[in-house]
Amino acid sequence: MSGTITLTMIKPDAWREGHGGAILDRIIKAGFIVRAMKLVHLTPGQAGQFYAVHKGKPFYESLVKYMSSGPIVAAILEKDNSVADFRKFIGATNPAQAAEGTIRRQFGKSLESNAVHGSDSDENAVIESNFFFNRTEWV
Ligand code: IDP
Ligand code: MG
Repeated sequence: MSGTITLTMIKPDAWREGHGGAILDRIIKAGFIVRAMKLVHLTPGQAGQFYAVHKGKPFYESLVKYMSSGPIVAAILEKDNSVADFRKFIGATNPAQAAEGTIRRQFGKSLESNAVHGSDSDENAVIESNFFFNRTEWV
């Protein structure tokens, strides 16, 4: 493996709005290499487990409902400096505050329905990759 990895999810709102393919295309054209990818419809329990770090926050219950409201595509992306580069590429959590040209600015609908996920550290990228994929699928 030549680069580092990050874990993305293309979230339910993006698929509902018909933007899933366009987002994937932009990710690939930006130089992120897809190492593993799958479409999954998370149960509320699984969504809650993925976002366990946010348990207790006011937006947690709604986030769990939203993230289990339809299919998502989870993917492991490889690139040099992938975690920071991908978060810059997708933009701030709130699409209204995301920089011009970012994925969330272009496709996000609200602070919650912000189209995509990106890992926030190398350590979490591995934890999140293991959440969706067996190690034999990407290591
Ligand atoms: P991130 O996705 O940019 O890393 P986090 O703070 O980790 O942002 O939050 C996880 C997800 O929870 C966000 O992507 C968004 O969907 C949702 N979220 C975060 N903060 C809020 C909020 O204040 N209200 C509603 N939803 C939120
Ligand atoms: Mg986060």
